[in-house]
Amino acid sequence: MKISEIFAPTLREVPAEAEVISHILMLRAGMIRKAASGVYTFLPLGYRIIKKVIEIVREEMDNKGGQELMLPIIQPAELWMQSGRWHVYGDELFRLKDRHGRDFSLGPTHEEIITDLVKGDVRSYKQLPLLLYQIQNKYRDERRPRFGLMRGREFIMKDLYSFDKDNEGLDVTYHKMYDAYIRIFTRCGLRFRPVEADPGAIGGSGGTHEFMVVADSGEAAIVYCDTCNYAANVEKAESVPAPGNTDENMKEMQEISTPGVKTIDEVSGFLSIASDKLLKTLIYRTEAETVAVIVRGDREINEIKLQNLLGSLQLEMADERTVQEITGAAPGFSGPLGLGDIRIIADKEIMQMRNTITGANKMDTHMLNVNPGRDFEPSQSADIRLVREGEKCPRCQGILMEARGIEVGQVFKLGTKYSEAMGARYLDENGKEKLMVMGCYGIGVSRTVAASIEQNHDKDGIIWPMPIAPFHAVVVPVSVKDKKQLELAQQIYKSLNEIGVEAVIDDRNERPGVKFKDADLIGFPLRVVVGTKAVEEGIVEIKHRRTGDVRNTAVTDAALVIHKIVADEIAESMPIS
Ligand code: 9G3
Repeated sequence: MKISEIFAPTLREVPAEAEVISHILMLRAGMIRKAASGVYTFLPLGYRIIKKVIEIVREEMDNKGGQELMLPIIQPAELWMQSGRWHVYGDELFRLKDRHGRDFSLGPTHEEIITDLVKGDVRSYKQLPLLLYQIQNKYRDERRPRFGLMRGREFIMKDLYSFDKDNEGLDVTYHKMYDAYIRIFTRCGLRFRPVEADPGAIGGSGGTHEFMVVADSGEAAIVYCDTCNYAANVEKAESVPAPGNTDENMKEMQEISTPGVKTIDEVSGFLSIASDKLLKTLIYRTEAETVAVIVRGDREINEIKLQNLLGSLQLEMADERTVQEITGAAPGFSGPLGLGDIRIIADKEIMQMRNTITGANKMDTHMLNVNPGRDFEPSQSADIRLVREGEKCPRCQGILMEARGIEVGQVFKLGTKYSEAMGARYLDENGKEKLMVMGCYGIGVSRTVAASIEQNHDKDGIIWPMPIAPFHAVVVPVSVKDKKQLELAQQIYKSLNEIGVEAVIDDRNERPGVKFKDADLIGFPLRVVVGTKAVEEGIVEIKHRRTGDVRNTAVTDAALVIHKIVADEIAESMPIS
């Protein structure tokens, strides 16, 4: 391909709305353009990268026995009613009506459609396990589409659904997919981590992992152990209760006046007592009840854990009026004493604390020496708090570290949630009817491309890992007006493509500086400069985008040298075995 003919309109200016580097660089490099909020066109260069990632994904899915199919994007509401999810997803689900007024959605994911398909056509245990996947656009009407490809309303996903006879079968399939994901993201040249995660609204039988690309721009917070391989999304990360101070004698409770002293920090400062000696009491409301939730003063409540514990669809902090009603005081003076018959949920480390300080449920007043177990009894004691960097690992003696990540993949054990709701059964070896046991496994293809840029760029532009680069090399004649230079460049360009290197030639009548800038911006892994030295001495310069290494090679060897670099780097990206 000639650069003069590629439809890749590069931009010198940084688009104002682009917040993250992947978005900025893909716009500047002429790889994507916005069509609507959260909706993007892939231009030819951008689409080549997408296709590279898709091919890697496809190879690894096929290798694990996945069969590719194509499910419809338009999905009838009835199937979503059967699963009970038509009303769960609210505004995030793109909804449309046909001319007869029937309801449909634009597929945000395909559990319903595929379960309905398999239910209709799979009867026998002999047909299981069955692994079906597709690579297709998905639609989610995000409240705040942003970060370019990272959180779009239309995006490309690989979604595989597995159907097994039983939980043991699901475990095997899950492990296969987990392994395939490690191979895929390794081959894409990403630094990533599989982390334990919370299954969220999709529900199911348990296990789920997210594959996180480590990047500061990531929206997800993860913790990982500095010693063992424990890693988890903070939403999921298990806390280790602090040992507390159970050796202390319980002292007599005492009321103390704290005028206008409300927050943990204010109370701690006012009394000159560390915040880890305080109890933080917050009032929450669900669709069904009001509860008091207690954590140590210096801790934060993990609302995901709390919501899972309560089994509620909605969860929010109570408003001022409710707090006043329940506690008898304004927010800031809540405590666990005398709350009547509302449930008190305490974090599990609370019972190890002695002589704590709490709100008195009375204006401008706190209580000293409140002892859990003696002065109040929680209805339930559970892990409901957020874990922070520096805390103990729940699996070993190590210390947890914090990082940010971009979620590029997720694997879920669904169990029988969908097969039960939709009636997907098979006949086992004894002719007995059983529910299929399902899993689902997603990869955000367009997000993977964006995540790769977040990890692979410098001040000049993108630095593509060889396996997903839109082209492996760009051949740059320094001056196209010099016939001999152009000819040599064309020769090398032609040889490259003949031996399977994906090369472009920058045949534009531009200053070399302009061409070099564009080459760096687009991120070709290799650049071959054909200048006067090529004409006079038969020497070209090969520059490696990532390392900056420059080497001179005979014109006659150039294509083979480049071929070897490309082949070596693709081979190196392959995981062992
Ligand atoms: C919806 C809407 C948004 C959603 C979902 C449904 C997320 C939804 C979770 C999944 C789970 C797996 C298959 C591939 C692997 C991941 N956002 N999820 O189910 F209706 Cl609007 O998509 N699906």
